[in-house]
Amino acid sequence: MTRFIIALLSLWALPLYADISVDKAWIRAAPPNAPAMAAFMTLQNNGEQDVKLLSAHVAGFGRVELHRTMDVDGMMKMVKQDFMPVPANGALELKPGSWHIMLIQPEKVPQVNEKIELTLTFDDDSSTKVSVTVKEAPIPQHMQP
Ligand SMILES: [Cu+2]
Repeated sequence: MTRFIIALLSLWALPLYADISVDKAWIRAAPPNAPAMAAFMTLQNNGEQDVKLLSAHVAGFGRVELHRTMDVDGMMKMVKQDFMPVPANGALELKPGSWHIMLIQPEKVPQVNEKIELTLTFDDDSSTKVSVTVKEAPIPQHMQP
């Protein structure tokens, strides 16, 4: 009986959910009539298993998509992605010109220093809330690679 209980306890000790932490999150400030805004952050996977970010949700926007800016036949284009891969014991960096979360159809474009709460949902059914602040981009968008 004791052995059975110990076995159960050790099962509980297994990590049930991904160990994801979010760092350096920001949303690029946009003009009041902007149709969309981009959110950037570093997704750090402290676990032993690869994890996929499947979706992001936020109040005040029509919809949210996972995007990656890629070279498509010599043109840099944003391509919608089904998921974002976060490698075990590694990180995925969302940054201008690369992976980003696209916040589309704002009811009202949030201004610099406003905070927006994003909920990120991963493929192990775990989700995490991130508070993201609107900031001026360090480099103007048209000068980005
Ligand atoms: Cu985009």
